[in-house]
Amino acid sequence: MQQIHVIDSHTGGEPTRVVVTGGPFLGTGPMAERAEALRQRFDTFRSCVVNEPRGSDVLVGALLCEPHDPASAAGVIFFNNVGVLGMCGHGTIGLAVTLAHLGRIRPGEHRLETTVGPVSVALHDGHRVTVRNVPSYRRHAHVTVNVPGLGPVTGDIAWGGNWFFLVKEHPEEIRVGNVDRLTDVAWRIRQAVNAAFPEPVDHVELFGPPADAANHSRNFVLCPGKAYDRSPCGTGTSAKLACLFADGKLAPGEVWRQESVTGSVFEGTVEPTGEPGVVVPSITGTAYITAEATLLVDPTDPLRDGIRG
Ligand code: PYC
Repeated sequence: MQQIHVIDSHTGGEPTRVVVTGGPFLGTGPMAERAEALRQRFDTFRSCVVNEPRGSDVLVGALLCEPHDPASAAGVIFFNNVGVLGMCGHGTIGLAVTLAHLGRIRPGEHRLETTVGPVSVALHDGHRVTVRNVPSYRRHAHVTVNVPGLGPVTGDIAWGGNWFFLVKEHPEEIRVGNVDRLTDVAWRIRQAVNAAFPEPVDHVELFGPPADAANHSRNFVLCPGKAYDRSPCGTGTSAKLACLFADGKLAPGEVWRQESVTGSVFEGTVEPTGEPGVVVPSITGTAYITAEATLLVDPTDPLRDGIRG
């Protein structure tokens, strides 16, 4: 039996499964190179860890790696039900809390290597973490796509560690009871955006008024494999902050409270990099450990590699 030791956590309701041991050897190069090796040679491993019958569409995997630069606390490759992700904000918060649970980091600042560049985490206590994300920016402002069944939809295309299409104006109600409809709408929007723009947009974010007046906005985020983010999405909130900054609606250091469709909250701030429109977002949230387990993979099991789409 192959054994894979994992630690599960959730960040604002969105689960992360950190692979602590039992993952494939991907070399010692930069994380982007190792992610490519995972994509090309070990896709069955990805699917085995996060897909059914061991996981589910909503689960995000985080393969813990030795860092390329010994000054970093760890390297990480995020992946989901359909492939490898760039950055993952909720996953980074989950990873930091997992590393603390393992006794590998203590409260304070730590550098982590991701496939899209270094990020840092400030571990405040056993649960609360601030992620200083990769530089984020808006690529296209207020562009309109024609969405079959919906008509024209206007939004921004922005990078926050993954590519997002962000929509403010729409008639949809952002609540958990409406996620089937929101998923259908966001998926149609994504297809229209992908047909019209070269950026590989694989996340769609719809915004609406918050349920809690202490927050600034509520979002619904559709992830690449059609699962919705239960958290406010760290990379999605980073993309949102970059758009707000570009519109002059968020000053450096000002706190933006982003509520998710489930009601969980991330707090975000930006620091301008000096390059026009480019900011470094910081996202604060909390994560909790939910399980420590050993996945067993029987070589004779016909579904050992998970159910792949
Ligand atoms: O928190 O950045 C995030 C994220 C991406 C996909 C799911 N969560």
